[in-house]
Amino acid sequence: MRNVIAGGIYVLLAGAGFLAWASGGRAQISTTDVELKPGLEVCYMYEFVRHIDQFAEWEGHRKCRPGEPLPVLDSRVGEDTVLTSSSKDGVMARIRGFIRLEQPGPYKFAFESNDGVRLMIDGEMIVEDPDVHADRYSEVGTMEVARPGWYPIAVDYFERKGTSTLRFLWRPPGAEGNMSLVPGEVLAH
Ligand SMILES: [Ca+2]
Repeated sequence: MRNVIAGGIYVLLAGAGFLAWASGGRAQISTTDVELKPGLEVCYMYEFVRHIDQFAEWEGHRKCRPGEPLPVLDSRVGEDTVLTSSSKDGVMARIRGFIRLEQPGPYKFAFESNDGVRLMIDGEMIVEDPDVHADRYSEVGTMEVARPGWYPIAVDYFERKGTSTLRFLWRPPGAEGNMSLVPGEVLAH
């Protein structure tokens, strides 16, 4: 059903309707002739917040300015510019797109972050480390996938001051060993 074409990702799925409800209550993208582009979409708001919950406060009051899409989330830049924003501090990033979960079973997710981060997949909070902190690993969150496919993903992340880090890690079903970086080929928007 999926055709991967050099230079871009085309997802050609049979059937109509934007969201089809999968067994287990999970929604997956199931769209006719939709082209997904590599990486995740991102926009930025520039405020010095202390907690991920403050995204909800600012979203009605600040324009979220689009940045270059993020091929992967693998950033540890010290005191340099945050992701593809225009600032080193006081950055809130709204990261959106789809993630391909191609096997049934438990997917483990975690972040190494500085400062706060929250992961939603298919509208459910999977893991968060929501406040100001130095580089550290979050707890591990689990998503049980009943039906493989592309799922909507939302990552909210902020950097308050000093150094910043955002690395998105996973362990797919059946994988052994340490968690690894979520690869770019399963991220799209
Ligand atoms: Ca920081």
